[in-house]
Amino acid sequence: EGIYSNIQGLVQKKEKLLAVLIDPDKMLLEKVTGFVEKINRSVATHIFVGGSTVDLYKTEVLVAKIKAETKLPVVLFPGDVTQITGEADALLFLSLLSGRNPDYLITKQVQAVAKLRKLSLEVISTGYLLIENGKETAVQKVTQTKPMPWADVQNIVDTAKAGELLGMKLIYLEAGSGAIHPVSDYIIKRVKNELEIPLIVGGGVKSKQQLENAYSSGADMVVIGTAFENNESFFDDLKKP
Ligand code: 1GP
Repeated sequence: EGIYSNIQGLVQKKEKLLAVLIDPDKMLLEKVTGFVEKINRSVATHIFVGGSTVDLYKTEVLVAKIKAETKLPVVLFPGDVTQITGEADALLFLSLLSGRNPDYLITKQVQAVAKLRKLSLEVISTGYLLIENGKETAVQKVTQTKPMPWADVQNIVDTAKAGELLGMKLIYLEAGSGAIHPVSDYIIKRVKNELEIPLIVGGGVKSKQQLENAYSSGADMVVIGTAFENNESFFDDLKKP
C-alpha cells in the first residue's frame, strides 16, 4: 500500500497523525538509534527527513540508518533537490504556493525530475504555505519569499484551495521551524473547512496542548521537529497508550 493512500485512509477514519521531523544537519548518526527508539515508543505515525541546507550524502546515510531502526514510513521533506534519495519511502513534492519566487514554485521541481526518473520513490504533490509567525524563519531566508500575514486569512484559505484545485494531494501550513507562534487555530479551522484533501500543520509546536489544539482545529497531521531536538523527554508526554 502506498504512503499517500495510507494517509488518506487514516484521515477518513478521523485518525490524527504525527510526523517527527529529523534534520540531517542537526542529527548525529550515533544518536539515531536512541532517538528513533523514542519515536517508536511514541504515538508518532511518520518520520520526515529534511532541512534547509543539508547535502545528499548526509541525508542518504541518515535515512538508511533510520529505516533500519523503524517500521514507520520515512518521508522526505526536502529543502532542496540535492536531498532527494531513494532510501526513503516517499517524497513530499513541495511547491511554495505562499510565495512568488518561481524557483520554489516550479524551477526546482523541474530540476528534480531527472533524479526522480531513476528512483522508485512515491511522489506526493504538496501545496506548501508559509504563514507569518512572529520572526523570520529559515524557509523565508532560503526561499526569499514573504510569509502570508495571519490577518489575511481569506487569502490563505484561497491559496490552499487553489493548490487542491490544481490537483495537489496535501496542503501543508508551515509557520517555520522554531516558530514562536504555531499556525493559529483559527487559520487551521478556516483552511480545513474548505479542503477535501488532508491538511498538515507544522512549525513551533512545542507542547501536547498545542498539538491537541492543532488536531481539534482540523489538522490531520502535525509535524514536530525542534521540540524533540531540544527536549527528548517531550516524547514521554506522547507515549503510545
Ligand atoms: C518545520 O514544520 C516543521 O518545517 C517543524 O517545525 O521544528 O518548529 O517543530 P518545528
